[in-house]
Amino acid sequence: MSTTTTNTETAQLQVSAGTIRHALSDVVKQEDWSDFQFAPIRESTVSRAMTSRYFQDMDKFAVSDVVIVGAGSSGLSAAYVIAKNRPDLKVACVESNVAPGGGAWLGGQLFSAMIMRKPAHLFLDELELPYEDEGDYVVVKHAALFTSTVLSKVLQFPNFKLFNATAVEDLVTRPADDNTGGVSVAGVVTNWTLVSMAHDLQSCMDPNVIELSGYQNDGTRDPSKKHGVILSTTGHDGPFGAFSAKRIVSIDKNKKLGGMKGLDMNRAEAGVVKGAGAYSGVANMYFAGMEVAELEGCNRMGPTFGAMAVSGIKAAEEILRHFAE
Ligand code: AHZ
Repeated sequence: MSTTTTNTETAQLQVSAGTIRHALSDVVKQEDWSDFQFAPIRESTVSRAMTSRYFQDMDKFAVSDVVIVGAGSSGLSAAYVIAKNRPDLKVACVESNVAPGGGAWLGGQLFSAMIMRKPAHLFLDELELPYEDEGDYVVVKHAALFTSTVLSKVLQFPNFKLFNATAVEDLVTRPADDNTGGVSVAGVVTNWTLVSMAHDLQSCMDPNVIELSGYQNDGTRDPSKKHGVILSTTGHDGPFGAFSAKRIVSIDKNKKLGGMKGLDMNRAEAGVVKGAGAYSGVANMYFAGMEVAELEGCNRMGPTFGAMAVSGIKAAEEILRHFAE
């Protein structure tokens, strides 16, 4: 049997002929599990521990500075940059799926490796994520390693909250500040995804709202505060995808949906990054990721994820600039 030595006292499995050390070694004496007990708990305590925190979060994020719609690779990359750089901003991320991550749990089709074209690898360096360097591109050994790493980082930021299993059903809109007849987004309309999917089956299941920051109690603009923003990263068209892009064309009468074009990796990745950021037709609205392809009519890139990270970073940079001005 091979012997593994480690500096850390606990949490590392240490296999040798005599001793096996792991996190519970000091609790389970002499490998005897027969009397193993968990600390006591009441069922109601578990309910309260979950629901009180969830409702505290709903209360805290009922007014948010940044609402990110969709927790795929582009949305999570943007969330990381915003939440890290501005701990004072409240960043809410609304994800319709139970599992955050969007399409980034696999590289492409059902294959695990994730390809990122340079210079997107610099984001991986920041995340301290290992990859194989193939010259013009790098390979993360499993897309799930990228997704779980970004997730584990953003979820630890105190100013970031993920509301998963929750769909954005509509946008809250108000007249734009400049009094030129334009429109600004002022929040998102949310519902449990299962409810959103069952509107045809039940008579009344009204939604809830997350409002953007920058308003007074009477609903008028608070000029002393920056207006909050929505960053939509809902991916290409699908059951929920391209949500805001489709909604925005009925809000901005001058806009026609571009519609995602066929696959062309070189054009697609550059196109998505170019189109990412503030949407000029509706104030305080930003896009990143494949939703840009639907909005602006870019090609799709298939299984190369550099533009997801980089478009998220670009949108995040614009949002940070908005709050810094
Ligand atoms: O569940 C969706 C997914 O996790 C979520 N979402 C969509 N509509 C929503 C709504 N409310 C809340 N109305 C919603 N959440 O948005 C997430 C989008 O993630 P994604 O991975 O689909 O998009 P992305 O742009 O971050 O990454 C796209 C990855 C692709 S697709 C593609 C191709 O088809 O060529 N190539 C790449 C790299």
